[in-house]
Amino acid sequence: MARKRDVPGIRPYGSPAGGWGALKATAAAVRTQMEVLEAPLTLLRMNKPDGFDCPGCAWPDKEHSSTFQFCENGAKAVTWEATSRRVTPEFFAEHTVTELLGWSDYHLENEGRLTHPMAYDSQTDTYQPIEWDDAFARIAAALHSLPDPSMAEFYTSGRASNEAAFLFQLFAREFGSNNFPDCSNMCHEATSVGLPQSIGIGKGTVSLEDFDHCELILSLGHNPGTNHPRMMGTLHECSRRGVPIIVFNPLKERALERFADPQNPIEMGTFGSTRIASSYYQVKVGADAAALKGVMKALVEMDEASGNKILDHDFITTHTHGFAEFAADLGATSWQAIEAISGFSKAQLGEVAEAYARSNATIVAYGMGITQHNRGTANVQQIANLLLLKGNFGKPGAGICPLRGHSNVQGNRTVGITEKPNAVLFEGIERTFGFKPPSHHGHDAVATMEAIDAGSSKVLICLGGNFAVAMPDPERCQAAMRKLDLAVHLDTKLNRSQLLIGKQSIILPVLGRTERDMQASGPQAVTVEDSMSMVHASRGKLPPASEHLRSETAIVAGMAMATLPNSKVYWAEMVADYDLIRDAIESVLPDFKDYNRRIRIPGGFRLPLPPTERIWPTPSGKAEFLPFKGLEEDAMMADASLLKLATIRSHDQYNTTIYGLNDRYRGVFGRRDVLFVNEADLSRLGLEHGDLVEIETALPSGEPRRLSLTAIAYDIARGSVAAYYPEANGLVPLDHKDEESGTPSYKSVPVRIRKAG
Ligand SMILES: Nc1nc2c(c(=O)[nH]1)N[C@H]1C(S)=C(S)[C@@H](COP(=O)(O)OP(=O)(O)OC[C@H]3O[C@@H](n4cnc5c(=O)[nH]c(N)nc54)[C@H](O)[C@@H]3O)O[C@H]1N2
Ligand SMILES: Nc1nc2c(c(=O)[nH]1)N[C@H]1C(S)=C(S)[C@@H](COP(=O)(O)OP(=O)(O)OC[C@H]3O[C@@H](n4cnc5c(=O)[nH]c(N)nc54)[C@H](O)[C@@H]3O)O[C@H]1N2
Ligand SMILES: [Mo]
Repeated sequence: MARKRDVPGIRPYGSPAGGWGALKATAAAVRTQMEVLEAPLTLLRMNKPDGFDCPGCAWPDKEHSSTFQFCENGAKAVTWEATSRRVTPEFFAEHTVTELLGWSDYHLENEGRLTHPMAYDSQTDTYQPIEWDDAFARIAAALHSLPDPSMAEFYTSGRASNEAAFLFQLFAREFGSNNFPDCSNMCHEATSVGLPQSIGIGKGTVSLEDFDHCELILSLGHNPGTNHPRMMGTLHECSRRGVPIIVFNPLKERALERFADPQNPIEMGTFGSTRIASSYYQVKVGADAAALKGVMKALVEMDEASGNKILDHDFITTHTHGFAEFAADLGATSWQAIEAISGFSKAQLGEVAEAYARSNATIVAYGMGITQHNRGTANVQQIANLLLLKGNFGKPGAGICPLRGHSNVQGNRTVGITEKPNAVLFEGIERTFGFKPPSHHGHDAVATMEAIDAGSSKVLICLGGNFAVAMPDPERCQAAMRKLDLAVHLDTKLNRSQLLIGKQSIILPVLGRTERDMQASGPQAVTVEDSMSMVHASRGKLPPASEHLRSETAIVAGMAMATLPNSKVYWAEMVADYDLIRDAIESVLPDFKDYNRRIRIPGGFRLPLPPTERIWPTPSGKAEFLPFKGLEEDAMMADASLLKLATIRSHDQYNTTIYGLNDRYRGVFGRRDVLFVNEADLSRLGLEHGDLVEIETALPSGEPRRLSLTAIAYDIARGSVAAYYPEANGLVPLDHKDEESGTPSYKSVPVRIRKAG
């Protein structure tokens, strides 16, 4: 059998997720990054009413005041930021940029926190210290030299606070650009574009309390044990309450099978665990829409057979539009085709439909397994359709739960990071600040990179992130970065994007979430919005990593004041007292009514979500059933010889930040150069567990792309393969995306594999 061979670093992990393994890993993270004395204090302040918001994920906390919630990957995110290591001017003097480019992403970031503003010097090929004011003056000069303000791009990675993000978009708009590429464009854009068409708003509708009342959870295409670890506490509780949890995921993910809560003394004491998934459907990569259509077809058939007792017909009649066409499309789709494309039998999909029919309150949670596809937007809309069929909006225990990525990516969007400003934002800015922002649509992430590559955008300012590494097609994106007149990086850590130098490049080191933010009026709190639209304050307590750091808010204002001498915005006052920024946000966006008062209430406040009151801000005023035409996300997959590749995160990584080389739950240790393949696919292709294979893309256009990895047998759906991001990003072309939302199809790459060499 293929498995017999010993492959270095590959050994199955027998334990549940969480449990003692997680405690050990947390201790190790603290030991390697932080001075031990400080660590427990820092961790204890995380997600407390007067503490800082965990930079790890966007999952909410009960009242934001629960006792300390243990979380391994939250601890990694915090210790990674609060590390005692430093990247100083001396470090930069010792290492040329050319040399640093040869380092791995892991080694670059592991050097520690940036301490000084630095500017690239081409004579020495090194970054050299620069005074803050000189940096701002250079940025202003480069922006002024552009013939058109639309040649400047303003990237946001979703860790920035509401205050920083609001000032950033204000600066860009007063300057005259609407180009707001952001990490959300690579992430939940399919949600932001798809859900407004369905239910009138591009956000989730559930609250944490809904999980106390739900009767069924569907978990589609996300890996919470790694990426939303605090959600595991909730799933654990639900499972113990007897709530069925149905999972659709091509890979067996340990945390979705069983989990031991490190806060549960009995489970810990007895080495016990709790099952999470009540049934686990290993859907093929890219086949969710077909499977969901099958479930909905079964449901409609059951409803007809029962004399209309299954669906919520009152809800459908009163609150929705388009049901007849939607049901007709399901009727016209044959079971034969659904079975062939989804890979599940009618009976299997019927079981899901039956569980759903029995439940009076259902939550569907989903992540990148749904959005990062050629038809990601339409995928998201199938989830909304499923929920609409039984009126699962606007009642306790029910709703849609997109698991957002970065801890404040949703908040960034809410306060104006969008290349397509709506009337509220546009008019609010004019009313509040007395200037007319540009109204034309700007660039999203892919359009930005295309414009930089084409030479039509010349300045890129990044409020966090690692843009060039997070994007698809590193070869093209990294070459494009070298065409810039100026790149500015507001970051906490060293990363590859900073090393892709065009004419000028500047690194501006920022305060992190964990650190005290002292301004003229005293210590400041910032605010963030979690996945469930709760807005609350976050206050860092640690001393800054260096006395030269500035807050993101102060840096954005610094750039703005240097660039816009006749600005209508009172930048200096707002930086001195962030309450004034929040007053301005409230004035622009009425949803933030009483902002400063309400964030002082422990737990903060919830932004309005009309669908939770069965109000649908769509053009028809009703929720829309939106059929998915056909069953496949692309025509390519009719070719049975092809495999479909998904790029995924390991347990020891935060996006492009690689904390370590293990992926414990998947049984991978000390390496990341692997391709997860089903054992039957290995045998079919004459391959063995541990073979070095060449992966070649089979896309409809463009030259094939290739990458070599070690194939390992894994419990993954047949016909599907998976590899780690960002190593596999070279297999994804820049224009391979969901046309509706522009989201790159990071999880939809048709490939062939063969033995290398
Ligand atoms: N520790 C940690 N936390 C994080 C992050 C991190 O990198 N590390 N990243 C943050 C960010 S920005 C985001 S967006 C989230 C990401 O969180 P997730 O959405 O969980 O991210 P991924 O690891 O990309 O993929 C999720 C799952 O999708 C499955 N999948 C792949 N293709 C398909 C498919 O076609 N259908 C289905 N049903 N499933 C599929 C994979 O097997 C995997 O289990 O996490 C956030 N939190
Ligand atoms: N193939 C493939 N590619 C993907 C994905 C995938 O699943 N597959 N996922 C996509 C997704 S969902 C996302 S969201 C993007 C992520 O894209 P980004 O958000 O651009 O990437 P990150 O890796 O999160 O950014 C890490 C850098 O942010 C900086 N940083 C960390 N904390 C802070 C802070 O508090 N403030 C500031 N200013 N800087 C900080 C550090 O310097 C660090 O080097 O990647 C996308 N790319
Ligand atoms: Mo994300």
